[in-house]
Amino acid sequence: MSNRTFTMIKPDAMRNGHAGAILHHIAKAGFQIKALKMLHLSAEKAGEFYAVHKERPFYGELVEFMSSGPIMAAILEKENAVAAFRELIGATNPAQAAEGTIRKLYATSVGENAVHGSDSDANAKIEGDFMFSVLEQF
Ligand code: 3AN
Repeated sequence: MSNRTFTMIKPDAMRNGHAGAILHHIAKAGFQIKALKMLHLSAEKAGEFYAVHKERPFYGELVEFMSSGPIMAAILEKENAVAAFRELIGATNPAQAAEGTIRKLYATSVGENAVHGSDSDANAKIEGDFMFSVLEQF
């Protein structure tokens, strides 16, 4: 089991001024930041990142949204990081997210759901390497 996961603070949370509170929430939960940057994805790069969802009906909307403004990307470390972080962020749809989770607190809809969290150790590695060079990972 790997102890790293990958996250993005999405454009909605950035626009709504929640980035600082979300990073604080993550740190308080015991995650260490191993890489961090703010960037604006092009539609092409967002499409590449979410290529696994290409056949889903919301793919176009997702790519447009994720390239609509700056995001923060981060690699996080904690024991059992993937599962622990998914618990911290809550369900994909904020209406179904548990009380106190990041999506319950800061997300507005299933499409604009404030944060991304990797769904497996393998994807955490792929996603982290997609966004950060080896020189940017600590
Ligand atoms: P999660 O981010 O919780 O792993 P996935 O992998 O099912 O959820 O979906 C990836 C992303 O696609 C979500 N974070 C969300 O932004 C978007 N998404 C998922 N379902 C929908 C939907 N029904 N309508 C619009 N966007 C969606």
